[in-house]
Amino acid sequence: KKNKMKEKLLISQDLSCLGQVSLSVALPILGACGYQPDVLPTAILSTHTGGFGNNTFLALNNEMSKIIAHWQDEKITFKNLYLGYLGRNAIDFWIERIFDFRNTDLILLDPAMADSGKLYSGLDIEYVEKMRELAKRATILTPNLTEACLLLNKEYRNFSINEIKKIAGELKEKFKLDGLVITGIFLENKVKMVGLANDSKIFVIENEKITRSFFGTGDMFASSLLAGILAGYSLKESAQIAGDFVKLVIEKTDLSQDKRLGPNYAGALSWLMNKVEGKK
Ligand code: PXL
Repeated sequence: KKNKMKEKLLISQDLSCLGQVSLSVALPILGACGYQPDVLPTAILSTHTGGFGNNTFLALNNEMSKIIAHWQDEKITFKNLYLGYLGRNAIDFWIERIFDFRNTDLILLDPAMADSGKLYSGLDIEYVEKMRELAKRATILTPNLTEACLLLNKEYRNFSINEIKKIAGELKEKFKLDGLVITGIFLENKVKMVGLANDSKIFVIENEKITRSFFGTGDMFASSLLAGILAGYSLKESAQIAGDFVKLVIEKTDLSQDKRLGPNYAGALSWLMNKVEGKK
């Protein structure tokens, strides 16, 4: 098995200054798992865009270009790239610059833009069209069901599990992916994921539904999924690990936690680190 631990990982997503979402989550989780991630922040926000009122938003695309230029001068390259929430200007940056990363082994794109049938505040259909462009460059995609529908220009509604399996196949085909996992499927009082890897075998993973819900769980899922993949687990095994991790995180989070601040990943981190360590 190839030792991915030695290969550089770049995480690019926003820094929401309050709460456990995006970079505040991806960096500690992947850092604790030993991957020594580097970061290219896309924007700085006072809070995430859901439920706190008028958040500030500083787009960093000009700075991103300068940062990359410096790295290129120093011949610094990355084997693994993880893109999460980007925001309006950074998505243009990434559509243009993703070609600089064509020698990258793995591009995990979490197309964070919507949930529960609705686009996040400040994003529009033009953003969705751009996300479709970017998705063509991804090797692994982790949309929730709403994002999967947006990427395929389908109306979000109650789907059967067979319909969602078909959606997974359509995504893999349309965006020429190596693999994908669709999250955020609530069916028969369970939370499910539907995934598809390069062997073209569709898998469904079921967990008992947890009644509490939080912002940031998508970021914790994608980060822990990547931790599993880089350790050498299959996509299905990694999705299982990531699903269990998020469930444990919520179980370990204080009952008084404000859902907007995200759950506290710390309680489940040693469990995840052990999983990664066990594979090395
Ligand atoms: O957790 C997803 C996320 C990340 N970043 C920003 C967000 C959200 C979800 O609302 O608004 C800025």
